[in-house]
Formats: sequence, C-alpha cells, structure tokens
Amino acid sequence: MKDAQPRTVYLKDYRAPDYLVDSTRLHFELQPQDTLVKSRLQIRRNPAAESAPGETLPPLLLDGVDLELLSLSIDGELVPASRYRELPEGLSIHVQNPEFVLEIHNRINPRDNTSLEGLYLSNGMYCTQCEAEGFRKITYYPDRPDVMSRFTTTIVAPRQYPVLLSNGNQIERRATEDGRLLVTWEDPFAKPAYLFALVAGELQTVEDSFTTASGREVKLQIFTEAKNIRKCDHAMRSLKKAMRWDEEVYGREYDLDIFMVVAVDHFNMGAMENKGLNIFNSACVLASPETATDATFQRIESIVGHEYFHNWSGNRVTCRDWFQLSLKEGFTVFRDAEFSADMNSRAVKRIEDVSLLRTAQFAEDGGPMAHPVRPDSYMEISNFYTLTVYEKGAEVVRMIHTLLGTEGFRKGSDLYFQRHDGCAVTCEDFVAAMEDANGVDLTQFRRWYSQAGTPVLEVSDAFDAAHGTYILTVRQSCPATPGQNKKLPFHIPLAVGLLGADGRDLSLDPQGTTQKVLQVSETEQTFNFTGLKEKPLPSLLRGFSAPVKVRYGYSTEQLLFLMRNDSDEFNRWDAGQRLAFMALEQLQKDYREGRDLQLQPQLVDAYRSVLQNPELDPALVAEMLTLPSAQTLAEQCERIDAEAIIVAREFARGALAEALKGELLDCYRRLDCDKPYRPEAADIAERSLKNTCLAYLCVTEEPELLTLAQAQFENAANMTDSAAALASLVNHAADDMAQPALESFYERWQQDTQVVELWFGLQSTSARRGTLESVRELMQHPAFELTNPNKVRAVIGGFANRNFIQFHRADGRGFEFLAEQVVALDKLNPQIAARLVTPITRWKKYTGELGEKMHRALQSVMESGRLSRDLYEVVSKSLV
Ligand code: 0A1
Ligand code: ZN
Repeated sequence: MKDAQPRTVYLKDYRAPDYLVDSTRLHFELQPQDTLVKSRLQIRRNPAAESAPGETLPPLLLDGVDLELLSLSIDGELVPASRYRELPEGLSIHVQNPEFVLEIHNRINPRDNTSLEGLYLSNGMYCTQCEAEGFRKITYYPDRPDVMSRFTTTIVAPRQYPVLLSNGNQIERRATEDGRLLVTWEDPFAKPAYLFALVAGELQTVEDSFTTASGREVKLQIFTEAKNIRKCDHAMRSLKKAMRWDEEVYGREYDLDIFMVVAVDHFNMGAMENKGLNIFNSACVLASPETATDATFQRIESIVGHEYFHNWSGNRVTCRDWFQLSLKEGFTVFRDAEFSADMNSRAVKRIEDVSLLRTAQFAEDGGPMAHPVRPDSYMEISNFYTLTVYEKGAEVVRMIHTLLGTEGFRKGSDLYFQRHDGCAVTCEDFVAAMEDANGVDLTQFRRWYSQAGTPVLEVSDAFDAAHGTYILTVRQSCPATPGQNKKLPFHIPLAVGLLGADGRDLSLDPQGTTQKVLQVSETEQTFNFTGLKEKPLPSLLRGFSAPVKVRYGYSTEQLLFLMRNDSDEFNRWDAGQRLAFMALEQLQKDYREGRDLQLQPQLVDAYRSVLQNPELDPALVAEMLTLPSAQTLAEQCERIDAEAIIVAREFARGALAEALKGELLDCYRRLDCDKPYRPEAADIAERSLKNTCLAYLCVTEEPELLTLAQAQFENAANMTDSAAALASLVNHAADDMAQPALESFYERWQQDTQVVELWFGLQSTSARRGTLESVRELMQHPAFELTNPNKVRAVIGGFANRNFIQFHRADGRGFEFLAEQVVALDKLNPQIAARLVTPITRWKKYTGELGEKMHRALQSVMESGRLSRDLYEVVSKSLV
C-alpha cells in the first residue's frame, strides 16, 4: 500500500518531463495472483525538457507501486543493478543515450488488489482503472499525463476469458501454442497512461452502429455479464444521442472505428473515459424499467454522455498535469449538463445541479479541504476528484459561455480543439483560446481558477422616482479558505431581470431587452436602470449565472410574487426556496427559544397555489414543493445546530402535509394511472410529482394514506413507483407494514445487484430511530461486501451522507460508527475511505457537544494507526 508520507506536490514545481515515450508495447499474461507484464518502451530525450544542459543525461524516473521487478534491459542488454535504483514508489535508471529501447518485465497480483486502481478482478473479470495514477500499479512507467505515447497491447489469457479488450482497434486474435487465447490491440492515437484500459472476461455484448456526420460507420458495443444483457438498451440509446449531440453542438466527430463500453461491479467512481474502451460502474450503465428508477435512467444518460464527450475534452486534448484536472472535468461536466438539459427539462436539470452545488460544493468550499478549481498543491491527487473541480469547474465554464454567448463560446471551443489537438495543456490554454477567438480579456475572470471559497454578493437597491432611475448596488466578498486569507474581487456575470407591478419583465433598454448580464468586477459597484416609472422588483442571478450566494432583503410578499411571476423558472423555484428557508429559520429560532412552533401560513398558501397551477411542468412543481434539504440548511448556517434543523424541517413537512392533504391527494389520484413505462421527460415529470405527493401524504402517518403507499408498492409496474412507495413505508409506516414490504422486495430482487444496492440504500437512509442498528446488521447481510464500493456507498455512505437525522443522533454513535468503518476500509480501499470520512471532517461548524463528539471521532481515525496517504491527507487537514 502507498504509505502516509506527507509528501506534498506543488503546481509551482511543475517541470516538463525529461524523457518522452514514443511508443509503448505491452504484453500481459493474465493469472489471478501472478500476472506477467512485459513492456517495451521507445524512449527519447525531451527536447523541451528544462533540466540543466550538460554532458550527462538526467536519470530516467519511472513510477511503480506494488510491483515485483523481474528484469530491466536497455537496447537488448540487461541493466546491471549498479545502473538503477529502486525508489519507494518507482525506479531511477541511469541513462547513457538520448534514445533507447527500455524493456521491463514485472509481476502483479490482480486478485489481491482491493484498491481498485491498476489491474484488478471484479467478479472473476479482469479490468483496469488507471486515472489518475493507477498505471504505475501495472508496470514501471512515467505515469504523468504529459507523457503521451502510442500503445499496442497484447493480452494472453486462459480460454475461460474469451473477451480480451484494450484501446483502439483489434489487429490480431489467435490461439497460442499452449492453447491460450492471444489478442492484440493497437491505438493509433497517442495518449497518456491514465487512459489505458484492459478488460478480460466471459462477457456478452450488445451491438449497434453509428454513422458519423462525415459518413463513417462506427461499431458500438456494450459488454456485460450474461445476466445483465437486457439492461443495456438505455445506455446504447444514450450513447447514440450523445454522439449526435456532440456533432451538432460542438462539431466533434468520433475518431475510431469502434467504441466499447464495459460494465463492472467493483468500481471506485461512476465511469472512466479510456480511449475507445470506456469502463463503467455497473450502477451507471445498466437499467431496465422494472429494475431502475427514473433518476437512474437520467443518471445513465448523463454519465454515458460525459464519458463519451471526454473523447475530445480529455482524450484528444488532455491535461498537462493533475492540477489542471478541471480542464477536462469542468468542461466535460458543463457539456454533459447541457446535453441532459437538451434531452430533458432544462429548468429541472439546472435546479438539480444547483441544489447539489449549494449543498455539497458550498460545504466543501467552506470546509477544511477547500481548494481552488485549479488546486495549488496536493498530497494525494485522488482526493481532488471533487465537487469543486467537477461541478464548480463546470460553473466556471458556464460563466464563460454566459459572457461570450453561444456563438462566441463555440468559436472558442473550436479554436481550443484545433490549437491543442493531440496535446496535454492547461486551464490557462483553455481560457486563452476563448479570449483569442472572441477578442476579449478574461484576465480578472481567471481568479475563478485560483481562488477558493464561495463569493457572497450583498445586493441593495434604491429608486430615484424623480428621474425614473433604479439603482442596484452590489458588494462582493469571499471568506478566507485554508492558505488563502485575502481574496481579490472576482469577475461575476450577474444575470438580472426587473419585474413590474403586473408581474411582467420590464424593458431594460429601448430594444426591449428584459434580461441583462451585469459585469460585477469590483468590491462595490452600482448599476443604473433608467426610464422606469415605478420601483421594480429585482430577479437576481437568473438561472444561477454564477456560483455565488446572493443576499438581498426580500420580504415574504416579494418572494411570493417572484414565485408566481418570475419569467425565469429557476428563479421561481429559488424564490420558493428562499421563502422556505426563512420559514425554517424562524422555526429553528422558536424551537431554541422554547416557543410553540407554527408554520408561516403564507408558505402553505404558496405551496397550495404551486400544486394547483396547471401551467407549470409537473417536474418543476415537484421541485417547488420540496423543502430545502437538512444538508442545505446546514450549509447555510454559520454554526450548525443539527437538532434545531431536524425539528424545524420535520415540523414544517408535517404541517404542510396536514394542511394540504386534500390537494395532495387530488393530485396523487390524478397522476396515479396505469401507463406503460417510458423514461421520457414528460412521464418522468408526472411520476416525480405523484411520488412527491405520496411522500407528503405518508408523513401524516394516517393509516388510509399509508395504504396508498402499500397499494402502489404492490401494484407498481416500474421501479420508480415501487421504490418511492417502499421508501414512504420504510420512513413512515409501523414495522408490521414496512418489514414485510422490505422482505418481499428483497425476496423478489435478490438476484439483481443494482436493486439490492437500492434496497440497502432505502434502509440506511431511513429516518426511523434504530437505523444505525439496522445498518450494522445490513453489514452482516450476505449481499454486503466491504470490498465493493457500491455496497459501501449504499449502506455506510447512505447513512452518513443521506440520513441527516439518524447520523446526527445526539449520542454521537453515528460518528463513531463512521470512524470505525473508515479505519477498516482504509486497509482495503484508501480512495473510498478518504471520501467516506467527509461528513465528520466538518466538525468545526457544529455547535455544542455534537461538534465535540464529531471531533473525537475524527481524532480516533488519526490515532488508529498508520493511514493511507489518501486518508491521512483528509484527516490531518481537517484536524487543524
Ligand atoms: N475521469 C473519470 C473519473 C474517474 C476518476 C478516477 C477514477 O478512479 C479512481 C475513475 C474515474 C470521469 O470523470 O468520469
Ligand atoms: Zn469526467
């Protein structure tokens, strides 16, 4: 295992590689505990290397972890021990010529590799994960993204592995003399080692084809175990949509003759964009109407799109170093979000993404691991696959899109791809291409890449009736983050509209423009709107035009007005969220001060009119009826009083359910019809609203209403309805109703891995007392595996991240449980352990004893013994 050396890598220390690898020939002989890897590298001195000129050549440094070196030769001659040195994580080789062929033989053990980096076994199938630094667990190599090489890969395996895959095109397939199978693949595109992939197994395939805009035929294949073969259709449809979309929106065509996707059960993340051979977590690719929810269908579409889009934003143009990770991830998340918005409801997609950002990314930005979109340093790069790099990075790209407009942005992306095709580049190169294609100056805008923290905009206004001028004053600030005390002002695109007394958008200029993007760039700035007859109501940050917090003293009436009238659907939703937030804050205060709780009647009325508004998209109604989550409320507090948040939110939900019972029931009945399942936006919207109503109705815990859930559970013909009903039963029905439902569900679906994961999640997120004890029991369930990240995420992650109520139980046992599991997991899979510990790293924000208990739990992790580098980085930075 990698150890906990607190070695920190800095962006400022970046140096071009001393050597380049023109070609890489790999030869694998697969055996579970004894795989032989032979590599043949054509190496040459990098003409652009910065190392000191002189007679002697610098040593060749190769990365290598958990490898058994068998032999090393240069230009056909064995290298004597005196000419190389084994380092803790690699080799240093003395070099005599500026060009040479290096051959390495080494052995690895895929079966015992539970880290799921490098080459490992998942249910008897060999697969690889090389991003970010996994290739070094396969063989010694300059494992850095700016070393790009042409790969040829030969795989030799026993007959029980008929499917042998790697990147590029298959150029050879035959039996060896000893009866094994040998297959060779050649990838014509130079790539960094992190995009290498290998798969071997007994797999079935679903095939299709796609004709590119220029008329080339591409073979599409999805590989999976035989039992899942009927769950690939949605992913295949999504892939073809994504391929077409990238041609239409970005002018990007696919570039190989074959595109393969493989589903594996053991995977640390969602999926991986290896050139021509994407490897997916089964949970992010397999779906059927009976077994997958609408949310899963949509997630699959977006992840299939995401990985496919990486072929250009990531593979053809890749990252120079890992500090530039957002270059490919921020851009690709922006691309997949727009793809999903085009395929589904744009407003709802935006609401979902912003909710995630506000809840989890803002918390990251305000926590001990806060870092800029382009970090300055890291101990373990795996810890920087974060919401900041991905989601905030995507918001940064979105802001560039907002500033340049659709056409300007496309000019910029065309220039970027053309200029840097085949190269490993930086975030700076991306911004420069956007500037050069549009003749704009984004100097100040670049601070979004280098400054961490969530900016706050304080907005105030005044109306000069005599001149008909409306004045908006915007003050920006950004809290200090670790290592960055002082922040310089950001360049913030602030989209605004002004509503008149009739609820319509006012014209902001003689051309009749109703929305403007204000360029906020100073600490304090004013913006004048002239020619107005009355003081308007501002609709601020429309569409969430920047990842900031906006403070403006809206009154309850003004928020109700925006909720009813704003032409920006996102801001209609957001006005409702602000209103709910205000009501919930009042409830928390009343609770702390011992007063009786009473929900603001205006909130109830507002929810009623939303529910009864036939013009709104049902999916938007469902979002508007959903109170901000406890996590979101927690993020917005200066100090978190978990108990007050829980009491206030539960009370508000109960009061809403009680007051709106009739309307909710009407709406539920209207939508509860037998339609054949289609994962299409309109149908998803109806199911979403129907199940939102059901969830509220069950909050009342009234027997007749719980019977609705029971009936829906028994009759559901799709997993969306079945799972929603079961969730309501688990959370609100008595054991004699909930338990049999859980049991029959398991009975029916026990053979289906994805459904069993969902079943685990329904239980670990139950708000009922006793959930921690059930979680411990679930960990003893035969279907639970500590070595499978999906199971860990469903059971332990569900409890710690998606069960605010039970995780924050007052005795602190929730935190102790998490600490215990993190320590155990660290021995198996450091990446997962380091992610899982997140909830207890935020201890400083909690008030009172709960904060102390959380702190103690985190300390116990540190004191448990030797930690992996991954976990050490997160825990040590969070204890400071
Ligand atoms: N590039 C992938 C994410 C990914 C990163 C690391 C992994 O293994 C540790 C796996 C996948 C993506 O953005 O989809
Ligand atoms: Zn990605």
